[in-house]
Amino acid sequence: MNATETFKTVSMIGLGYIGLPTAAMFAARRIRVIGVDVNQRAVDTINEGRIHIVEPELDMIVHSAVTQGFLRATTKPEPADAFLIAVPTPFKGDHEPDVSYVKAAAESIAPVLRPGNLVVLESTSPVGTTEELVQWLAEARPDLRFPVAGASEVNVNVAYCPERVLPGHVVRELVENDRIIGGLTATCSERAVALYRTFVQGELLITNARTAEMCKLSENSFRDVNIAFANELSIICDKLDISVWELIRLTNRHPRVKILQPGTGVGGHCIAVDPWFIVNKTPAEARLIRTAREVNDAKPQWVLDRAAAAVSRLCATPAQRKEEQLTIAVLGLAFKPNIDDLRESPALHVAEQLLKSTRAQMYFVEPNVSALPRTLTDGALVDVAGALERSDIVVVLVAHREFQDLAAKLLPHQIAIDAVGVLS
Ligand code: SAJ
Repeated sequence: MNATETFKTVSMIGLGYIGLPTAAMFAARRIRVIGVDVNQRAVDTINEGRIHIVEPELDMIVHSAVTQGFLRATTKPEPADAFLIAVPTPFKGDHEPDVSYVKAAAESIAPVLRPGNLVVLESTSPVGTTEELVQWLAEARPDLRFPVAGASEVNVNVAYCPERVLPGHVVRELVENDRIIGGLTATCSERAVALYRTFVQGELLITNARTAEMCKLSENSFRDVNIAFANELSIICDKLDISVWELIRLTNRHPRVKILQPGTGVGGHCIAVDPWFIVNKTPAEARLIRTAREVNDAKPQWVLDRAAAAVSRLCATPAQRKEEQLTIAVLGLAFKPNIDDLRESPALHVAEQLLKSTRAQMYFVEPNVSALPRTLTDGALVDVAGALERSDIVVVLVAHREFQDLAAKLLPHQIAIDAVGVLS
């Protein structure tokens, strides 16, 4: 086996937002891919040439991979030349990493491993997880030789290679982004480079597994810390009667300053989770990273408090309107602009809390979905025009493109709470 070897069959364990597009990329390069997922419905959908997630362009790629016979899904692992693991690594309890899905994936592939195999972990993982993965595999298959300390004649290689793609741009970023490859030995890294070279046009940068694990966590923590800075500024500026949007526009004219955008909070499945993996390992040292998490997690409540203050203000006007006579329009529910993903969304959280805490009539606008989630069905889903013609208070939670010309449409009597700067 060497760096120019070819992999005839690749198995992808976990067919979610990362695993399925990655599987489809290999299949598009005419490598036979066996996709494995515990979700029978996902498996059935993929085998029909369709997809169970929302990601631009992916449906066509999966459809042609399946119809041409290069991608097949199953619930039970089968022998292959290389195994890639892309399963969730959420947190549990008090922000402790939960690597049980990685362990379950290791236990599921162990029986079908063969000498000469390559195993790559892609899931975002706490530092040391790739070494743990090797331990789990070695316990299950004492007949194989894994890259543990002091091992000779290793015959199963293991590496860590984190995914780094942005939801909504996955198909392009999978091909174009540079990848970090942390093999447990130099040969492990070389073989993983050969595997990814089949579809990655970006650079493949070699390091060790622990550094590669920490790179992924640091990338998302970097973004979290920088968003926290923007969110903190937004709260400070509000107190000081300064527009944070103008402030950021102006400070960013300095050649070495690039402040990110304040918002309703940090959502999604990565940036709000991964920094905790660093904090959990090194709680005394990771002070800034922890504080950034706390600042970003507190932002939705700040937005809610401002909405509550607007309601009190209207009820205290000379007209003395009763709360139940007021109407509130909430614009945006997704976890970030121009996507339909409502999971782990601070905007959805604010909308739900507002609906629970007020007697006002509520209208919701989310141009990317056709129905409200179950938690909001006491309100009504309307379009921007419908919301504006009815509401006393307009709360903007996501900077969707449909809201960009909102300033010109607001009526003079309306109170606007703009968490994302579309009115500036
Ligand atoms: N957000 C702000 N202000 C900003 C930028 C983002 O409030 O200036 C908020 C968004 O509204 C959203 C959250 O942060 O709620 C996260 O959005 P995002 O676009 O920053 O990131 P994700 O979660 O969609 O994807 C991130 C990416 N990581 C980095 O950019 C460092 C992506 O490359 C990773 O692959 C992905 O996490 C992942 O899977 O880890």
